Amino acid sequence: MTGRSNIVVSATVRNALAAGAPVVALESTLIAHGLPRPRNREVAVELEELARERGATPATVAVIDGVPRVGLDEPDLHRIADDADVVKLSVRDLPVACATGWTGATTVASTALLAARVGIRLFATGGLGGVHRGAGDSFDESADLVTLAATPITVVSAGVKSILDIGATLERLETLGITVVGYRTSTFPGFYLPHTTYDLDWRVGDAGQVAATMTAADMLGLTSAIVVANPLPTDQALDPALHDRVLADALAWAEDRGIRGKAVTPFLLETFHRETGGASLEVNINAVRNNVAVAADIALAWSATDRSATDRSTADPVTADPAPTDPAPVARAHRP
Ligand code: PSU
Ligand code: MN
Repeated sequence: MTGRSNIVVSATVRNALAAGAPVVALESTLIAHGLPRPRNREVAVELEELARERGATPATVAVIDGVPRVGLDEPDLHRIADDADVVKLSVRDLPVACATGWTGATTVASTALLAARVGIRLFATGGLGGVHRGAGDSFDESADLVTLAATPITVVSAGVKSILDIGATLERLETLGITVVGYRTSTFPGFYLPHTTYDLDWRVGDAGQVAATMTAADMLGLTSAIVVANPLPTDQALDPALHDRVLADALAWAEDRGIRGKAVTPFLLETFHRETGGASLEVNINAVRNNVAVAADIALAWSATDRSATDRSTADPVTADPAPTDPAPVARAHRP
């Protein structure tokens, strides 16, 4: 990006980026609006700790008093978790929040955007936003999708929650040119459940293959996101019968109460946590933990990659045939 930027990067994150060390962005809407208080505060701290234990520098993203921040100090992290006045900010909300001095949590879309702007290439979340059920009438599709189409970052998620229309979300990911790979899986994960009935075109076996895919994307000059779909281990999944019952209730209540716009996702998540007696909450937290671990592993592999040939400022997308003696490390992702 050229020109002035108002994004403030913490010293720790700045140093890590300057050294080419592994960095993982973390979103804050999941903390402020996706998990109940006071558990959300513990989780916010724990996720950062987990990234560090795994060898990566965590960079939680939020807007604090109108300043977009990448890397929060502890008081700010606690404020995002505790303060009921923290608003939900997608990309379109950022300029107003910045101009008016507001404090807000960033969604997948706005976290990805801010993180990518400062050069972060890995991002761990829980579930992506996507196309809502009934979107044919409501047009409710998360801005996460269009933002990821234009943001060069690798996002590790456990798929999308079944509160969404999973098939329609996958179709939109395809239309928007967002690369999707299953992490040691050939089916798209269903967040609370490790599998859905939707097959994926690509499966990768380890973090190195994702880093190689990122290198290949850079060499092609792509500027879209790579979604790494990371299923929850089967023994951590939600009971499918409980899942189906609560899902039906949550969707019906949202409809009855006329919940609209950006309130839809938080309402459904809160209802889910309450109606499963907290079981979905534990599953949710485990899913995010798994994603942070995998994102950290990919960040380590990415950090170890020789990127001199793919530096965005110098890369030449045209290579003469025959291929150079040091061929690009193309991921041997295999079709399932
Ligand atoms: N899906 C989840 N948990 C979440 C969210 C989505 O399973 O916490 C949050 C993420 O921050 C995501 C946002 O980016 O909700 C999407 O909201 P919307 O559908 O209003 O775009
Ligand atoms: Mn929406």
